[in-house]
Amino acid sequence: MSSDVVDVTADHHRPTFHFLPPRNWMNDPNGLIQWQGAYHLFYQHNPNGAFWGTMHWGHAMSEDLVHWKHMPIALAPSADGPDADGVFSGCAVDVHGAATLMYTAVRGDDQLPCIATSHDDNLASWTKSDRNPVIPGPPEELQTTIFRDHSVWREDGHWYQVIGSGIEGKGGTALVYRSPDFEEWEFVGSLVDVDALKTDIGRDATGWECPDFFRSGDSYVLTVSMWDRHPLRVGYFTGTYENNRFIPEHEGLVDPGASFYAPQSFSDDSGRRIMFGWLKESRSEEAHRRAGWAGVMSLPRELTVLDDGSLGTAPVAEIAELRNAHLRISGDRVANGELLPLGDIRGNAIELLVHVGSGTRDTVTIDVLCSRDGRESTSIVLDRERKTLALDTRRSSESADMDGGYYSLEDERCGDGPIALRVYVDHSVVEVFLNDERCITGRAYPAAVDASGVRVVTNDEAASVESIDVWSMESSIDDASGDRQ
Ligand code: DQQ
Repeated sequence: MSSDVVDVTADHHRPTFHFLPPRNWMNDPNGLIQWQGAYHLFYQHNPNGAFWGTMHWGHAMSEDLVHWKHMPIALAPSADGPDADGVFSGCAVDVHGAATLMYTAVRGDDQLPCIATSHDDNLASWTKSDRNPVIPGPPEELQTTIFRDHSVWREDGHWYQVIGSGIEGKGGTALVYRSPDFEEWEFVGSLVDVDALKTDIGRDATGWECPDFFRSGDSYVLTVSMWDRHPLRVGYFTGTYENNRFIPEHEGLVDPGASFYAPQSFSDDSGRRIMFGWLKESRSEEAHRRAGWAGVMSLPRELTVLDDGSLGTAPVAEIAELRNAHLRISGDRVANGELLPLGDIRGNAIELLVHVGSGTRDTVTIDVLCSRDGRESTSIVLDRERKTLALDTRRSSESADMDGGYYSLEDERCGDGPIALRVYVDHSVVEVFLNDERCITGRAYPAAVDASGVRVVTNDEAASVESIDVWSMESSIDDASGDRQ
């Protein structure tokens, strides 16, 4: 390592079992695909530093969705091309046996759809099409706010895609295009009737970035990244689709925390729909530069449309392969508010599974990343009365460099019935699943290096916490492969 390269491993906030590049900046997941059995994760990447800029596509490969090896950068801007100023987000599909990308090329003010193809088993090398850009601009008849990011599917012998967009004064939308051959594209219309959208997911956004549209069972799902509200959030709709129009019937937030953005999903060979999202940082750009890295992926999440029409989100089963040492503590020993006796397990790279029994009105608080002096902790609060699950990062760090907040989801599930809270703590990442159906994610940067304690507190009935399981989690990244970049 040359002396001017920051040692990223010196930063105690750097995750070890969530995917991230060897160094520098990462944002959106791109081009997710299972190809010849292997999983490929591409991502928005700035190889020039831990800040957003000069977007490239980084690349990693996995045999099992959880252990990743770094691959060389897959796409870089071409000085004379339509992507001279950046290779923005896009997706991957199989076009006549060749892995093919649809991505947004940026030059000056133009953001235009382009394609690239790979004939390499490992998807390491890509050829950009001579016909790029394949769409010359947004439809002239519409007053669009943005025009970028792609989700492609096959339907009735044609290729279809939606491109993220918005209509001046109205809100977000996704524009549908159709092609016989992946190169000639005609504008079909707006995927949704923007005027009929009753919810803030449309109106609250200047534009929808990273639209992701797919079928799930008998339903269709659209997820959209709502740009440029604060905090940035991801909305979803489930509903029906006919004649190139999607009719939303249910909607909600994919993750009500302030960290999860720009997700993308894909169908793997087993038919599961799997989503990754970018977990944004919550500390200053100065802190990123000092640390030498910024941005991390969520764990892979399996999506399903649940019986009530909502979008279910569960961690994929493979994550259990990262489990190492295990500790099980019964309820009466865990609810007293003392730090749990974790023994050799370091509480900053763990999975916790807390079972809360039904029939109680108890509030259960799980504090993680607790410092020994009690001054720093990150709280997950299940409030049965208010039927909420909250992630509170306001006391996570004594450092002025961190933006904390209180984020909650309201859900009938919280009110009664047995609850399983699955919490992944990975240094600065806290990802919480409620009954493996809802998720809320946040970032925490305790100043104390030893802030890795775990504590469970109940307001009166200790017995409401039935058990707690703790696993230490092994690292998921082959560090040696980082030298390929
Ligand atoms: N990030 C990409 C864009 C996308 C945005 C640029 C969302 O393509 O709209 O890095 O985070």
